[in-house]
Amino acid sequence: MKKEKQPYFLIIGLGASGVSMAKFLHTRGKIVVATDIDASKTKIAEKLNALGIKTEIGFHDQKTFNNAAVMVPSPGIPLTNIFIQTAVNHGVPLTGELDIFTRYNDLPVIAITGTNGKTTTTTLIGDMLTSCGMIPFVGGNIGTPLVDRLMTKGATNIIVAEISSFQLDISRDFRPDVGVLLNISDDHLDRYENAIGYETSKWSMFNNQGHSDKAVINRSIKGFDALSQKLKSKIFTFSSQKNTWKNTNAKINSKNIEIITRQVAQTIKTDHLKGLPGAHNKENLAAAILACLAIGMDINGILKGLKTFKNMPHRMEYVKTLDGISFYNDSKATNTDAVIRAIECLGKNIILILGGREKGTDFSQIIQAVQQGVKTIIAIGECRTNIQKTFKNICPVLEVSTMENAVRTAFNKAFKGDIVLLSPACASFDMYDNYGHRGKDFITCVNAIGNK
Ligand code: UMA
Repeated sequence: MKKEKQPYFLIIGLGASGVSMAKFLHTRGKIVVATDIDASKTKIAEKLNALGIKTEIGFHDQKTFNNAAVMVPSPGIPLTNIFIQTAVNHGVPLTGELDIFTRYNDLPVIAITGTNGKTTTTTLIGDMLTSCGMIPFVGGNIGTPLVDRLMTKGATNIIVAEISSFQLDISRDFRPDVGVLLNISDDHLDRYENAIGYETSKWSMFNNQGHSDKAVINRSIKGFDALSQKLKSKIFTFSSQKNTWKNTNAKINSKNIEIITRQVAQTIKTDHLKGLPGAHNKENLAAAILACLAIGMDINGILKGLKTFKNMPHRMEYVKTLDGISFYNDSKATNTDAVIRAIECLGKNIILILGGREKGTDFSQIIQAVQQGVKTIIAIGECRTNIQKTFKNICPVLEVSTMENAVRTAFNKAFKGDIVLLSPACASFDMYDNYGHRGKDFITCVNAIGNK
């Protein structure tokens, strides 16, 4: 490619995030060049070309990186990528979706991060705000890039943004009016040097908050006392661990959530909430309520939103019961903590379909939960041999190569009253486009098997 005469934004990656960013910057009159290493992105590239955006598809050219005014990598691309690093050493700055969004956004933002429960909590907050009469835009890591809202203004009056650590890593200016930190457990350890690097990324969501901003944080997160002291924002806490209940704004037990803030003192019954199974979902609910209170909503409106909420697909999603054997799709469980939660929630007699692409995953973290509730493991995906090694002395482990075989094998092994659970603890990219694709395949395979 010839050296660009004018400075250009280089969009790296043309997935959901990159395509939206390319279009958005183009609508703002910026010169945009986009590149994706995947040769199958030509159709998407042609659409961008029609708008006047130049593309380089199927390869990355270091010259294009080095000559950019700014690089905008997609969140899934590690910043250690050799093309990016070389250009950074050449003096080319990096920016990301959060900072570009912050520059143009004029609406209040509730941002949700954490290892697990982000999508459920983000959706809950969206529903609760709607029932309070607000018109939220719900986006971010949940699937709809935040810059989409800047291209379709409409009547929206508040932003609810699911935020990943990858998005935070490249952000300098993001400052949510309300930031929610749900929990932190090991994840993405293929991308971070260690667990501390990942934790630091999550807590960085509060770095730019001032005294007028609010932070809603799970009090049982390791290091809460020391780390929360560094925040300038007003902190609201929730916890389901009794030893951290002192001065906590939402105390969660098996039957209810007790909310105590300056404005509200109310006990909310939760044992009837079928759409939010498990203790972790009560934490998501408590966080959502506190976030809506923090932004000034009324508790009665907030609770109305809860009535319309349905459990999200691919998260402990009940599929069907065949011959007394229940099937659950928990494809979104892409780390060990999520699998532990799923096993705790379903109890015993579980046949667990585990595996996919590892992310520095330490499977031994789930041994205890497996000992308590799992009869057999069906190991799939790239890391099935590693799973076999980890669990061979704990329970029977059967290696299979396809989802169809996994479901059939699980069904053949199961007896009346057993549960077949897809909760992989891994990314899906070895076999699928994403976790949704994997979950849908699981459901198709379940629906394809007849009765025994
Ligand atoms: N690519 C290159 N060069 C490379 C590597 C990749 O060009 O060296 C290209 C790939 O060919 C592909 C594109 O980059 O076309 C993929 O970019 P991406 O992985 O960032 O995917 P997007 O489709 O843009 O999706 C991203 C988020 N993905 C990740 O963070 C991994 C989506 O979160 C998010 O919904 C979307 O932006 C919209 O904001 C998904 C996710 O898995 C759900 N998130 C992680 C999680 O929740 O754990 C963080």
